[in-house]
Amino acid sequence: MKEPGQKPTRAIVAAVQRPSVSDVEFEASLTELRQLAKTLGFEVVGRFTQKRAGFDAAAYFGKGKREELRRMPEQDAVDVVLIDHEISPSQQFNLAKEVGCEVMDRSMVILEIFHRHASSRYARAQVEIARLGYMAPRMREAAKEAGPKDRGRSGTGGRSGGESHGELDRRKIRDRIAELQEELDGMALEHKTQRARRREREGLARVALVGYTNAGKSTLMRALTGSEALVADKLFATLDTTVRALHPETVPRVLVSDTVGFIKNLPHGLVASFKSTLDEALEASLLLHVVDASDAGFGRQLAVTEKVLAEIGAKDVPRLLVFNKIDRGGDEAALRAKHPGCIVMSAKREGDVARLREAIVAFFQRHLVEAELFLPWSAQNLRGQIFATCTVLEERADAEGAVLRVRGEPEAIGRLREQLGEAGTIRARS
Ligand SMILES: Nc1nc2c(ncn2[C@@H]2O[C@H](COP(=O)(O)OP(=O)(O)O)[C@@H](O)[C@H]2O)c(=O)[nH]1
Ligand SMILES: [Mg+2]
Repeated sequence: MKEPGQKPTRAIVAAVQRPSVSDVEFEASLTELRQLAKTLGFEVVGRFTQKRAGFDAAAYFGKGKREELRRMPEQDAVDVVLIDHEISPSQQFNLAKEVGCEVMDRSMVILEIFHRHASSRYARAQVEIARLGYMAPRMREAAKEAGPKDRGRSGTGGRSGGESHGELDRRKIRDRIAELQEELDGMALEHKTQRARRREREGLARVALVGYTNAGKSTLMRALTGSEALVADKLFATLDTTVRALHPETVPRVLVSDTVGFIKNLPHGLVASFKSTLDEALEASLLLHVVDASDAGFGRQLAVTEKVLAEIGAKDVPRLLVFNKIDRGGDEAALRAKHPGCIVMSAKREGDVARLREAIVAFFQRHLVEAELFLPWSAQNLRGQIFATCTVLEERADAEGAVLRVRGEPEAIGRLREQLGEAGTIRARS
């Protein structure tokens, strides 16, 4: 993987279309792979497809087609070929050798994304198990290729008792997986309490975007939180790229986080690690479930998302259903009738994004109360705190001080009242 600042990795997406797969399905899956590649920061510079009765046992594409593929890396300066299926270690190995550039299959691409998004210790362990499980048979393949010299390590010629290099590595992987699994079991409980504690510490105003890849989550994230540069100026520069504050800033401050997103063609072995990347969703006090209203299959996607959210224990987290991409199609009236309270919008329209922002702010301000605070001239040191924790709606000044009409969380106003208490009584006496 390349470091930031380097030229982006140039990739092509490639797939065999079997007769049982319709054109629509085939294209949807390739589009998703493109999207996943973009998530990894790759630049997709082409596509390569073949209609075939089945995958070639030796190297996925048919022989003639492989010849054709061989010319692409040189012509288009391709660094990596992304295969839209899970292929066997030997297929991957042979294809890479023949084509002369790196080959990544769908699982590998997805694992890499999960790896980057796993933020908690729990999620990282989960993803590492999946990665090791993926790598083990590939190492076996590499060891086989290395051939008999590999056995040299077993020492005195006799095979009994000795282990080849490959076997040793495999045993190490097995041990590591067992170790991680034990760690995970131990963490499951601790994990839950940690999360509750973190919520208390960091406040409740967190929104997480969930939904399928390509629904528009990252686009909405950018639209809601402002440009990267703007954010970097602020203290949020320390937050990781998937967590940003709502911009312009609000009271209370609302943090928005992006998730990996659901994947239509998720290889079975990756389900557990996928779920662990939804951690962000569990920490949120509001979920924005983003749905691509222009996608013919959105109904099923919506149901799957809800089911998985229930499975990971996020059933009771309040959510706002956001039907996006309405500019590309979809029946707005029908959506509203079927899903009361939903938002129907296009991330490409500023007005729509503003409405979504208002809905989020309204959610977090629903507990806010209005109050009048008297701030004597002698207690101006508290002014900063008032402005930081409340929205000041109105300010009137008189001879003794300022009267501020504010809106804020009841606890914040209570704290201010306590601190102002002494000063406030001065006025009451006079
Ligand atoms: N026409 C249209 N395109 C959109 C809209 N929202 C996002 N897109 C496009 O859809 C693609 C996927 O968006 P992205 O935010 O990366 O989706 P994510 O996978 O959910 O993060 C991008 O090409 C966006 O420009 C929308 O409301 N209308
Ligand atoms: Mg995204």
